[in-house]
Amino acid sequence: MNEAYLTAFRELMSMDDVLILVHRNPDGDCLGTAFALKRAFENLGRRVCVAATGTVDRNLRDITDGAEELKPTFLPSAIVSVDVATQPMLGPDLACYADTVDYNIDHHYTNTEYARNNIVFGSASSAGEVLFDLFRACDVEIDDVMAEKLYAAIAFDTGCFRYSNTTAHTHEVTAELLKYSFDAPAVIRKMFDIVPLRQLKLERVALDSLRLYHDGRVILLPITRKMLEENGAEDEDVSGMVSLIRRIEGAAVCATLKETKEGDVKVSLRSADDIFDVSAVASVFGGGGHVKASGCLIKGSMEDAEQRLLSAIEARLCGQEDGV
Ligand SMILES: [Mn+2]
Repeated sequence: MNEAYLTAFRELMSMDDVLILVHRNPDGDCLGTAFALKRAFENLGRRVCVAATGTVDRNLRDITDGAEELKPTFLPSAIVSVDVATQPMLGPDLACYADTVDYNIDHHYTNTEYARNNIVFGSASSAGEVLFDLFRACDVEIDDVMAEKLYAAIAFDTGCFRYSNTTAHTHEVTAELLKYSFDAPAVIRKMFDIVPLRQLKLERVALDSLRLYHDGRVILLPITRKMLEENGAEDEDVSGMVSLIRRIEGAAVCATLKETKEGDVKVSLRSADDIFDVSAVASVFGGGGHVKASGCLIKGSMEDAEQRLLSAIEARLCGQEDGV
């Protein structure tokens, strides 16, 4: 491993009063990595805390030891970000720290290296995998709790070791982690499988209004406030639904359209065939994201939003067929 990285990490591990920052709307990787690092500092008798913009999803709260909100609790003398590729990813609550990050530990190729020390491994599956390698290389002792959190981080970003970012090294690291004592199947089940009954009820009702266009290549799923209310569901219960419809055979592009409390429509788009670029569609409405996963907000009624979204998708689909 790069000697400059190890020097920087050893320096970090010598610090006290450390603030760990994660990206906005925190996921399993940034939280698992942050809380494993937090525990390492605690084991050394240091003061440390984790901060995030946005709340922690209910399926990730085992990682945060039950915490739903993560706020800074003291004036730090060292700031480290984990899994944060760019400064805007810190979100509004942590924007005040964006220009003063001392250490940046990440695995995104797109990392802009905004910190004083940047430890970035673009080929690693997850920030958790990077932190494990740093712990081992710098002789930081790993305990059962840290192993569980690192395992959660890696399992999250690899989609339970299913995505193409899962390498032989990812499995080697995971094999090392499984030598510690923790309930690995329970970690996976809590992060990926368990949902409240109301979410399944909402999915059942919503699927009745599934719309298929172009021989099922385009799939839209409108979810109204009425559906949410009648099933006692909450906004966060909608988040997994786009992955559900993405599984339908023959789909090229799919989207959920959720009516917001303000009466607009929040759209989540997924490429189902890995060819269709959904970020181009999202950008028509001022949104953005990745080629395979994007989102946008369309002002106005559900009916209107559905028509406009379909037109934007069709324009792109026709271009694709013409070989443009
Ligand atoms: Mn990550």
